[in-house]
Amino acid sequence: MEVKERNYLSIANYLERAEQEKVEVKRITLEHPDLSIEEGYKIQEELVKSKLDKGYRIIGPKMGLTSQAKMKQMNVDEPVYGYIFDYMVVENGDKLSLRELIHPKVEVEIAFVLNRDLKGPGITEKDVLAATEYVVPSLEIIDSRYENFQFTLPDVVADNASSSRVVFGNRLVKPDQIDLDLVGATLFINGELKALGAGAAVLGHPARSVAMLANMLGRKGEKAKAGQIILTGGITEAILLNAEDCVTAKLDQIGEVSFILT
Ligand code: OOG
Ligand code: MG
Repeated sequence: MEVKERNYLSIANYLERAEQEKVEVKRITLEHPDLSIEEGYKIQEELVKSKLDKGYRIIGPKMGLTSQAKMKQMNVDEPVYGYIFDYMVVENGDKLSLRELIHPKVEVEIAFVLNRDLKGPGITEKDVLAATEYVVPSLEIIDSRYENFQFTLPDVVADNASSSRVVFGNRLVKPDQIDLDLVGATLFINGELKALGAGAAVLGHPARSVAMLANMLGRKGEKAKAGQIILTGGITEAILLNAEDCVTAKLDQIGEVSFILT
C-alpha cells in the first residue's frame, strides 16, 4: 500500500525535527511496514527540499552501505545514496561538539571530485576515473535519527542515509598514478587503531561507487555533477564516538584527516 503524497512531507518533517532537536525517534517502518525503498527516496526528496528552502546548499551526494563491513554491521544488502549539505562540513582538525549530535559514529571514506558531469545509465568505473579531477581523504560522521541506530533500507534512505557531518582532508590528489582499490586506510581514535581496510572494500573499487551513484541518479533524470564532492561510502565499519575523542584517518598516498569531538 502506498503512503499518500502528503505523508511523505510529514514523515520528512518528523525526521528533520529529530535532527534539529537531537533526539532519536522510532523508525518509520514500525508505523509503515510496507514502505518501499522508492518511497524512502520520496521522503528523502522532501527532506532535501526542506533543507534547500531553509537556504542550505548541497556539497554533493554520498553513497552509503557500499562495503561488506557496513552492510554486515547494519544488516542490509544494498547501497543507498543521500546528500551532504554545507552546514555538515567540519574543517579538517577542528572541534565538533557532541551536543550537536545524537549518537554519532565515524567512518573513513575516499571522496571524488569530477571534472565533468556523469549521467547514467551505463556509467562504468573507467568512465568515472576518466572524469575524476581529484580524490580527497574524508571522515564521515553518521548520526542515524533512529533509536539505537537500527533501521531497514527504506528507513535509512528516508533519513538521508544518516548524513550528519563530514571532514575533508586538505589535499586534493590526482588519482592518475594511484590504484585506489589498493589504498590502505586506518582509523585511529585517541591514538588507538580502531578499524582498517583498503579501497577495494568499497564495491571492489571506490570508482565503482561513483558509477553506481551516476546510474542510480540517471534513473531519476539527475546526474553526478562536476565540482561536487562525492563520498563513496565507508571502507570500514563505523565506530561509535565518545566525548573527547580525537579521530584521525590515514589513507596511503592520499593523506590524513582529523577532528576532535568535544
Ligand atoms: C547508513 C549510512 C552509511 C556508509 O558510508 O556506508 C554510510 C548508516 O550506516 O547509518 O554512510
Ligand atoms: Mg558514509
